[in-house]
Amino acid sequence: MFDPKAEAMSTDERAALQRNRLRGLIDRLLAADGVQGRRLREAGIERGADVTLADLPRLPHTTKQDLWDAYPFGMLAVPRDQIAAVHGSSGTRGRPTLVAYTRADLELWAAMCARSLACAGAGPGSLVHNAYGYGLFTGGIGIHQGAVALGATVVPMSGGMTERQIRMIADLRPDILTCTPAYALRLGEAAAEAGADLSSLRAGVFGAEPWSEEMRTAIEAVLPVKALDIYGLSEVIGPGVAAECLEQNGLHVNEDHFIVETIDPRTGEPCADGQPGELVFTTPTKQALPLLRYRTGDIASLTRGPCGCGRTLARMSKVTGRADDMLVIRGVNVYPSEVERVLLASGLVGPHYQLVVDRRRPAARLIVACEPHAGAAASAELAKLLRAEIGLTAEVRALPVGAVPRVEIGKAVRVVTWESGEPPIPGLDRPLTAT
Ligand code: DLL
Repeated sequence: MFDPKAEAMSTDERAALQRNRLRGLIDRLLAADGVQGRRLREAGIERGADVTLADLPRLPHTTKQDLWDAYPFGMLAVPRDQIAAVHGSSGTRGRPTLVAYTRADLELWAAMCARSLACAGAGPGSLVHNAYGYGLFTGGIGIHQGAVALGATVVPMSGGMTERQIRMIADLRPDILTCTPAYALRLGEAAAEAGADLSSLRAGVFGAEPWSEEMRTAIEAVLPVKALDIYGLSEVIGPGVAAECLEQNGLHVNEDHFIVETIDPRTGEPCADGQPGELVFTTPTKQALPLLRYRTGDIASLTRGPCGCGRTLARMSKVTGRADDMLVIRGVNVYPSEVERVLLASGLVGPHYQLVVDRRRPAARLIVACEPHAGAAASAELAKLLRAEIGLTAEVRALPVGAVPRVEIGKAVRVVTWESGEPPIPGLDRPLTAT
């Protein structure tokens, strides 16, 4: 439920709360004497009381590399036997990133996920169909605990087995759907094919991967929901760091527990509000793995000021990309989400697409695999649009509906590399036809 005391504070009240909590965090990090405490001392900080919020941009950062270097438990700020649970990210990009929670951390996480569900209009008595994966991934269990804390009923579906998911939605009549945006689309399409009734749904809380406004339109066309964005990362807590309300105008950052900054990823200098930059979070109330100025690699912008819903928390834009997701194709920097925006805004293709970086030759080229609507002569037109709107030279391959791989479990894979041999999507090696 909307908690005005925490979510609608005045700017001054919130700043005072953040300052006090930041001071407490600095004292704990100094006392734990790990890598973060040592860096604080090197920066001349001997006690929390010396620091104000204005000093934050000068305090040392923490990065994913620090977590990897300390893997698995080297960065704990509490004894190992106080750890109640371990989660982490799957490590599709390499090593898993493990994070730990005390019982109090789990309660905080549940409260933040409850807030995020309440942002979507859920409350006691709501029925939440949770199709985020359960396991080490924070999506399933995080949302589950949030729904319980809210007093809602949770249906722990996890990912996959789409037919069974549709059956359960039709039978149990949930009002809230929680899953990745790519899977929401898949569920909507599969329900239409099966003629299933999903009319009980009111809102969807979709996150864990980047998705554009155009994807929102595509989801709302196949599901009877307001499609809302939820953001988070294991290192900071999991889902529940920020979430969109029914006004759909940015994600409310739970700033009383996650102090947010945006910085220029190259220089580290602070960005002005409204300017895209790398999101950096400080977690002043977490116990097991508190982080000072954690660099997320995610690019978004911040706005302040009250929202129509009454919350005064800073809002972040949708994540437009990750600093390390950027593709450089023939000297042009491009984020997959920009390609998604151009493709879907064209109205020529369906919402399933994949970017294939063809590295079989020294000069990498990009193949955009997509599924044109019946009769649309899409390839040449889309190639033209991509060049005109984002300066990208790409070969657009029109594939039959169903040819682009769908994700049933986990996060959508938007970029694949073609190193040699068979193409990652069957049919890509056939000569181009004039579609
Ligand atoms: O994906 C936590 C989560 C679960 C968020 C369910 C929302 C819903 P990780 O697996 O650690 O945690 O991956 C974190 O996923 O740094 C972003 O790059 C990306 N990400 C998460 N949410 C969004 C979003 C979970 N709404 C990484 N939009 C983050 C764009 C997102 N990217």
